[in-house]
Amino acid sequence: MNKITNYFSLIIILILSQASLAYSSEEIPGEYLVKLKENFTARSLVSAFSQKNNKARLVSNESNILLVSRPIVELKSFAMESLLSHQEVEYVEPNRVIHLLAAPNDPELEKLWGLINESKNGDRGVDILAREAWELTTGSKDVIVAVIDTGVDYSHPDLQENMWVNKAEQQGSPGVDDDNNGFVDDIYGYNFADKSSDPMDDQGHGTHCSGTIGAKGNDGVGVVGVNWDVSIMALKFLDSEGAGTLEGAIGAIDYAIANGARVLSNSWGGYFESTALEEAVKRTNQANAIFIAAAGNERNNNDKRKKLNPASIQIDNVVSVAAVAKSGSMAWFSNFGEKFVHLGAPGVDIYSTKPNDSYGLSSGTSMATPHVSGVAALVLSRFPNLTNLELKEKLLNSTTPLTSLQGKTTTGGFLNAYEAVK
Ligand SMILES: [Ca+2]
Ligand SMILES: [Ca+2]
Ligand SMILES: [Ca+2]
Repeated sequence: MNKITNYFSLIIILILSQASLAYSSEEIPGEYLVKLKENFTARSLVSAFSQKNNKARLVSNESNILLVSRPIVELKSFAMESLLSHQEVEYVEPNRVIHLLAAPNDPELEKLWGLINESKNGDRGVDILAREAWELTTGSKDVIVAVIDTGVDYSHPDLQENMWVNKAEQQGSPGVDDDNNGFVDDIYGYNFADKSSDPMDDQGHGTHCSGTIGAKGNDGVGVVGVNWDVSIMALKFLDSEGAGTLEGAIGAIDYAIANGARVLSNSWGGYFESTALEEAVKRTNQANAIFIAAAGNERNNNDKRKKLNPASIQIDNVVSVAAVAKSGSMAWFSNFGEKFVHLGAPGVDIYSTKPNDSYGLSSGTSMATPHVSGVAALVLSRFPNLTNLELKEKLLNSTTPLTSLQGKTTTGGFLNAYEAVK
């Protein structure tokens, strides 16, 4: 009997914890759990409840519950009242699908405060509510995120499964542009820094950003990204010193949209004006992609003195990201701007993948940006038909208000994955 009691209290805890987070597990149409009163046995009533279009089966002897299937066209309220009208019945409830609580088994999860910021005693600090978001979606390989950066270590054990792969080239002939997209042997993306097919990261920055977007989740290895599953397109235009050209940047941007990326993650920039860059960003808007960009790390007010591009480019699909520390304060180095910077995201002491099968901490609006890119991809995994501007609206309207970001960003808020994907 004790076992039975425990079993039921477990179910109640699951349902309550889901309800408190406003989740609803789905009811299964036409299926009802029918609990029999103590002086009746469910087993002996199977045939009595299997009349006409109804089918009944025993859930378990211990539960004294029948699972009764009725025509799915029937109104739920009618079916439940009709079942309750039997004198043997104690209560009736709809059968439902229950999902396991999504907690990945990646061993270094506790270092990822930006995703889950929880102390041992359960106190909750500022984080993007990744765990709650993962109840609804953990991402999809169908969503392509272009990481426009120093490249990506596509052989990293925590990244290789989540790399975008150009299958025509992977299975094609070396030296031949198998998919006829203008780039020879571009399997994982392209290297615009030295115009080669190999976007391997020789610096580390792009690999770190990629891990935040989509280190493989629940694989028992290392860390987890905002997305457990996603397709990361490696577009290298910054060299081993972290420097690149406008030409390379524009090449990478155009490659991204020509090859299906919906999210472009841009943890780079400079204080310059460029019509060519603006026009490239405009093309990403026309291509229904979202352009996420780092606000910069010079404590600059991007509204006033200098405009950091591409983050400050005034095109509708651009999202400019400030960095926030674990305490909830804006990072001391972060650029800001009530008109030109949209929201804050985790950007101090961010733990993620590094080249050569390693991991490490980095700080910067560069690290905040892939959190937003990651959430954009997570939203698209659930709502693939959103336009880029609807997606931007979801990202901005779902933020958590944060005092430190008031007057410093257009939203005054911090990235909220759960509210964004809900
Ligand atoms: Ca090609
Ligand atoms: Ca080829
Ligand atoms: Ca992992």
